Formats: sequence, structure tokens, C-alpha cells
Amino acid sequence: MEWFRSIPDETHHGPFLKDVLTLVLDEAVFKANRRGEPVIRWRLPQELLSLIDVQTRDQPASHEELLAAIKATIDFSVKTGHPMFINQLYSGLDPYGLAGQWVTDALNPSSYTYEVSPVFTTMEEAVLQNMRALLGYPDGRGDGIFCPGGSLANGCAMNLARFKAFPSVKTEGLHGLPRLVLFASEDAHYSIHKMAALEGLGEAAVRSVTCDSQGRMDLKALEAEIQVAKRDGVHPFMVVATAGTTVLGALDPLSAIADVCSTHGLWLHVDAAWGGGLLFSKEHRHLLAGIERADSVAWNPHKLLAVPQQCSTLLVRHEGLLKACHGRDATYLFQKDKFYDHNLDPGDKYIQCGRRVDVFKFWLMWKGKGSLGLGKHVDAIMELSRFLIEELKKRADRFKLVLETPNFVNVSFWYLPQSIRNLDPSTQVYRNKLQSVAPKIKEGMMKAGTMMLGYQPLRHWPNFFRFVTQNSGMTRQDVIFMLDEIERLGDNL
Ligand code: ABU
Repeated sequence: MEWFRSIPDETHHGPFLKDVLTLVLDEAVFKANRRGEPVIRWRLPQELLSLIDVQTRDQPASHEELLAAIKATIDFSVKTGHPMFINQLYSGLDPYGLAGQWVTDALNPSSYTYEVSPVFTTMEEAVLQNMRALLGYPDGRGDGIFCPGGSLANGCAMNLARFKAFPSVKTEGLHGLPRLVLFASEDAHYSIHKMAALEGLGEAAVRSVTCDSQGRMDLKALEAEIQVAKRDGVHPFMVVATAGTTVLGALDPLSAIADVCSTHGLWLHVDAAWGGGLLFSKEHRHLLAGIERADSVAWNPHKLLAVPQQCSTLLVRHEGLLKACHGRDATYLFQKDKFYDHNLDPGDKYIQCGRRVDVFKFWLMWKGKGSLGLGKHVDAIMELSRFLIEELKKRADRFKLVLETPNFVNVSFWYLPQSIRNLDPSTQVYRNKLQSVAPKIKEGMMKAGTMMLGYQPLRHWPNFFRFVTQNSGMTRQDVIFMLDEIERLGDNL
């Protein structure tokens, strides 16, 4: 076989692929995620360029050179499966999920028609139906799609809600429509504004609803905003509630918001990209009560359930609406005279054409652990964040919680170095000092490679740390390590 042909040749590629698998298993899967190993070996781009030969060339590289490049790539990449990677709304390295990714990648499918993805399209329907059943849609009825991330899931929901209210928008665009507005809390995900801009509504179409002291959408403020919109002569069409805000992890009061939507005839979309996984937990699923009344729900299993990136879904109550809203009946894919039932082709419900299969890794995890195991995973994470709250309270002279009683995974807190402890918290000097603490500690942990923990300001609050994990392998000892490490890095600031 000539070396340039894109087909695996067992003699030529077999030893290379086996070496790659061994390297990945040793270096990226097992060793990399051991406690004591660095989460990151921090390097600036110029240093990386001297460590990894990133230039592509006319001449082919040898397998040895490729293996060395793979090794260096692993060495200097962030180990997001490490217990001390607590930086984002994804983490952990689930072994079944990883196996699922490998199988998917080896088969390299695109999931638009049954003929090219018979197993995966069948699995997609089964998984989406089971997710809808968990939401509480009767018998799991409705519809759904996999999305390239929660932002796009929210955007599709917005498009569906608008199409349901004004079907002519599909052919005529915004011409002739009243000025449309929607409502989302001030802590809602930034994709709501992005998608409103992308879809021609404009960012100003998003009316921000203030939050209560726990970061949840304030119902009185929602009612007031709806009245203001009506007085303004604009047309409300949708409320976006959030089940797990990005920073505080707040869970909006879904039942009460559903009542408001029903009174005013508004589409209720729940952005449960982060919080959706709670539905697997018998102990905690009550936190999402009311989600069964949503017209649509964005839910990312790659977040709380630790499915490998990406696995994001949009679940919809209304059967047939996705196809009606997005369909174009392209005759090169969705021929009506196929020898099998062409309704098995899911592709026309989607905005994308070619589409990665994101179901199999999730399906394999669900199969391998059962709903029971996924529920226990969620319970373990929730228990760990409760433990962190208790530990923070024990160290109340050095740490301060942003919310005293968070009720989801997110735990937000400030570290107070010695130099700040006796300052008056109402002064600008104190605020300025506090604002600079988290970034400096973050720099210290990244350069030491000991952990990655995120920080941000929010509204009037200066920079604070946000603890989130999706790694049910994280332990109480890891939490104590995290707090000790913050103290070690921040004590003298
Ligand atoms: N899609 C929101 C993710 C942001 C974060 O990881 O914090």
C-alpha cells in the first residue's frame, strides 16, 4: 500500500496505531490523572513552539516523529480528567465514555440518514426518548436533537418558539412581524444574547429579569418586565428559565415560571445545560420540579454527567415542530422513494447537515452504569459540594461564601489573605484588594500545576472562586487539598 492512501494498512499502520493507543492509555488516561501529577505544565506559546514541532511540511513525518509529537501534545495539554481540574462545567474522564468516543471515531459516521448511521440514529431516538421520559414528558413523547453545544441548543429553541408563534418567519424572515422580545434572568447564559443577535432579533430583544438573593429569576420582576413589554407595544414570545446558572448554579423556580408562561401564552424554554443531570438523582431531581411543563429543554450530558465533550441535546414537547421549522427536503439526502421508511432519517430536523455522532459515548455510559449509576454519580458530586460548604464554614476566618446556602453543585467563595482580614469590607481599598486576590492565586496554581480552579466577578461582587466539579472520582481529601493549596498560594498576598 502506498504511504499516502487514506486507508488503514495493517502492516504499515498497525504497529503505529497500537503504539498510539498504548501511549494514550499510559500517558493521557492513567498516569495523567493520578494525584500528584500536574494538571498542567504551563508554557507560553513561544515555549510550546520550541517543545512541539507544530509546522506542517511537504515531506511526511516518520511514525517515530508522530509519536513524539503526540507525547508532547499530551504532556503540555490540560488534564481535564484530573481530580484537581475544577475549572469549567466539564471535567472527569469516564472510561465508558472514552471507549464510546473511540468506537465512534473508528467508524467515523455522520448522523443524518438511517442508511449511513442505522445503529446510531436508532440509538439517538432511544436516548432522546429516555431523556424526555426523565424530564416527565408523558411516555417520553415529543422530539429532540443533538446539538453542537448548549448555546446552539438555546438558539434552536429560540428559533422554534418564534416559528411556533409566527410560522411565516421561515419563508419571509422578520418582515411583517411585530418586534419580538423574550425574557431571561440577568444570570442566564450569554448565548441567549448571542443567539438573539444571530437570529435577527437583536440583543435588545432579550429583556433581563433581575435575580433574587440566591441568583434565581425573580418572579415579580418577570411579571413586571412582561407588563413593560406589553406597554412598549412589543410582542413577548418566550421565557428562558435556567436550571443551573453558569456561575452561581442557581435553579430558577420552574413551576412558577411555567404558570407565568401559561397565563401570558409564552413558550417556556429551560436552559438545563448544566443542571439537567439532576434528573437521574432520586434524591435531588425535585430541584427541577416544573421542568416537565417546558416547551423545550437544553440539556448537556457532557456537563453534570461527565460524558466526554461534546454531548448536548435539545428536547422538545411538540412532535413534528423541528422538522417543520428546519426541514428543506434536500433530495440528495432525504429521498422520498428510499427502499426504507424515509422518516427514519433524522437529518432534516437539524440545522447542520453533516453531524458528528455524540450519542454513542453517552449510550455506552448509560448502559454501563445504568440510570442507577448515573444517579449515584450525581449524588456523589452533590455530597462533595455540601462537604466543601462545611469546610469553608470551618475556615470562616479565611474564607467567605458568596451564597451561604447554594443548592446545586456550584460553591462560590472568596479567599481572604492575612493582609485583608482587618480591613473594612465596605471600603474601595478592600474591594480592589479582593478583586486582585483570585487572579494571583490562579496564576500560582497554574504555574505550579497543582490545580485549576475558576474565578470571575459577578454583578457587584469582586472576583471570587467558583467550585464546580463533574468528576465523581473527586474525594473529600481533594477538597481539603484545594483549600490548603489556596491558603498556601494566597496567605501572603
Ligand atoms: N457553557 C458554559 C460553560 C462555561 C464554564 O465552563 O464555566
